[in-house]
Amino acid sequence: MKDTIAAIASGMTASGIGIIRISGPEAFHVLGRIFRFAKSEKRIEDQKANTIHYGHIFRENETIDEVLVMLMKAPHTYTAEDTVEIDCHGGPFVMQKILQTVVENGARLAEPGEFTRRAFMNGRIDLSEAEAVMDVISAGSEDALKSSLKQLGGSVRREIADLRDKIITETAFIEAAIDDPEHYDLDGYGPTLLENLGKVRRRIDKLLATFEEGRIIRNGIRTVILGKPNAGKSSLLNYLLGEERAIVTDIAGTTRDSLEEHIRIGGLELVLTDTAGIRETGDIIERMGVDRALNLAAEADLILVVLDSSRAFDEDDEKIFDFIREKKAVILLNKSDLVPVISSSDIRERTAAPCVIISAKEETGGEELGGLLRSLFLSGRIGMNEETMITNVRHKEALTEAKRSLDLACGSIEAGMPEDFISIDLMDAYAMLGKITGEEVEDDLADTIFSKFCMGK
Ligand SMILES: Nc1nc2c(ncn2[C@@H]2O[C@H](COP(=O)(O)OP(=O)(O)OP(=O)(O)O)[C@@H](O)[C@H]2O)c(=O)[nH]1
Ligand SMILES: [Mg+2]
Repeated sequence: MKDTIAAIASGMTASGIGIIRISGPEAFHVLGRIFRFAKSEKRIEDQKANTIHYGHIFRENETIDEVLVMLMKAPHTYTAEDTVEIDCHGGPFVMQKILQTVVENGARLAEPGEFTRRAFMNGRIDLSEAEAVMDVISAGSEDALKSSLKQLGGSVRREIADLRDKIITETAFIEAAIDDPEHYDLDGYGPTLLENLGKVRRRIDKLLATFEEGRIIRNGIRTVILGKPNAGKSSLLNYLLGEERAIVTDIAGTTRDSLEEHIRIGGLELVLTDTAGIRETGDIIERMGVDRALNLAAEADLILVVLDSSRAFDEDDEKIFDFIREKKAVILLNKSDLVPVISSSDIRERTAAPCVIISAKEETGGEELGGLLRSLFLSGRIGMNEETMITNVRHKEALTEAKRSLDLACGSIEAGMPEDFISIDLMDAYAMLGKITGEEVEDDLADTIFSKFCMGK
């Protein structure tokens, strides 16, 4: 039989309310040993499911806290097991003390993600839905939240189940024909099989095509601010962040190390990095900063090039234009509050990247930048409509593998290979897709996935 687990579910920083969650067959009994009603001798174990009760938690005869307890009965709970939640005062010390008392009375400390793992093991959710739980918690933008809620609602599970169903139907037919050639005839079945598998492949392609956008929605756009010293890069970071985070001075070469912050703009999440100004320099520390900036920019999804529009171009600018030629970039003509020396048409002569006029100092142009980024990164078809989106690298890899096996199967059909070859590849594809939903998942993979969860989830 399963044991009963417990954890602080509300995080360990001081807050208004703390929640200790207990799940497992002993959940009610554990509570019964430590909870007393304020004004009656009733037993908490005898109360109805889905009720809330007021009382105190005791350890031996000492009162630990004044609490509300919530009783939820299997299988209609998060874990699909009997579950108790204790709402206590949200201090780290008092929460720890209640948890310790719970553990002394028959529960054991939960591993990170163990509640969700139980929901998965008990068949209440599949693996893609379990992963969506974490995505909902870490969602940093409206779109990220929407797409993870859709996945939590089973969008990926249903799509994958349907694809697997199609594959197994074909495999079963082939196997039947191999075993019982008198009743099942494979002659002339090749073209039909190819067509059916082609449909499955196209649906996998469609899912894979959503991944880039999905990843950006889920993890944020990795963005690097690039430009010459004093162009206003750090001022831009502060403006977009709404906080004086980076040091700004009129000394060229102020920023040396890179500095990363999460910001929200145009409904997107940007993981924004301010960097050292790009120039030839003899200063060894500044040189390291410049190298770091260029390395980060090479890896980024987006480069924001900041130019001081009140100063003429020079060689260092040309170098930056060269650098962004193959990259997704936006030019920001900064210091628009000063008399301009370069204009957006000067920019158009040098680069195909779109250009926005801003003033980091006067805090103008941010909205236009937001709109532009949205159109650059979201084609508008995602998340908001019925399309199922892939946001998880693990799912992407499994889909790619499944597709590879289907390609092999199709190749074998075209080459007129024996049927058992085909069915082996089809079974591989079937198994690969099963990894996404967790039907075909080894314990160590599940361990890795759930260990990334927070405590108490
Ligand atoms: N007038 C005006 N000044 C600005 C604007 N943006 C930045 N500045 C000024 O330009 C100077 C340099 O700004 P920073 O943000 O430190 O420039 P940076 O690109 O980070 O410079 P380094 O860190 O040295 O590479 C500071 O004096 C800022 O106040 C702007 O939009 N208008
Ligand atoms: Mg700076």
